[in-house]
Amino acid sequence: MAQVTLYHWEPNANSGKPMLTLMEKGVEFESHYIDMLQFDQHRPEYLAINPQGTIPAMTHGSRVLVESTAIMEYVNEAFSGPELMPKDARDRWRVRWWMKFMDQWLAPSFSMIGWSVFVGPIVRQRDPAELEAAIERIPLPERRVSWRKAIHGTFSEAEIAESQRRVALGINMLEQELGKREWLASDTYGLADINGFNLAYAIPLSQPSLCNDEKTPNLLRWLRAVYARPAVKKCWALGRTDMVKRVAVLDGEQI
Ligand SMILES: N[C@@H](CCC(=O)N[C@@H](CS)C(=O)NCC(=O)O)C(=O)O
Repeated sequence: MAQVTLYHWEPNANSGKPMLTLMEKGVEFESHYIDMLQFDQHRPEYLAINPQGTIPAMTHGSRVLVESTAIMEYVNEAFSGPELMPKDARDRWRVRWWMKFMDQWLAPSFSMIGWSVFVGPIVRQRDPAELEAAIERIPLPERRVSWRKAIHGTFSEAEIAESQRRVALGINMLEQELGKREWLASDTYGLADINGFNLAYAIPLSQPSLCNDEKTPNLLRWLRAVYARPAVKKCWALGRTDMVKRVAVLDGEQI
């Protein structure tokens, strides 16, 4: 079997999606940690793999694959191991509906909040001239804008308020959907759960008034059920920052 190499940051958001998919499928891969906080994703060595300078990326033999959700589907189809897509056409539609909703609408809002409270405050401690040079090396102009906002703490109040609104709505939608069935998109665990967990694992800690055992019992049941899986435990153990250690909130019995 051709060698698989995954270029990823923490088991979180986009990086965590292919990491966990590979682990659930039992695919051996070489892990190449890209330290996002050191701007490794904009260095020439990585740009040779993904010229957009975003993570994750995966190589499978001579194939180069980017876009985390598309990589998840590729991994599910290219390798043997447990099937992570349901068989039924409507269930498959639901998986894709949720993944699109999360990737395009909900994840950017989580990300803006994460960048304003975690990424920005860590990175802005460094020398301003060094940071400006690092920003200038970013290939995508829209990412230069986001990094500047994170570093200088200039996301506007309106932007943060809109992200908070979307997160609150997303929590309610997840709670309602998980009241209908055991897993997010079908009766079997799969790609929608992997995608959703990477986004939602820390919500009980970051949004305790919106997500707790009283208000969102279905969401909490699902988060704990995903976290109980051996592949998830193994994946999160690869985390190096305090951000991913927040997953420990799911060890508690009551939130
Ligand atoms: N649509 C892409 C988005 C990838 C993405 O935005 N990754 C973030 C990390 S979660 C990143 O690379 N941020 C660093 C940067 O933009 O410099 C995917 O799903 O793979």
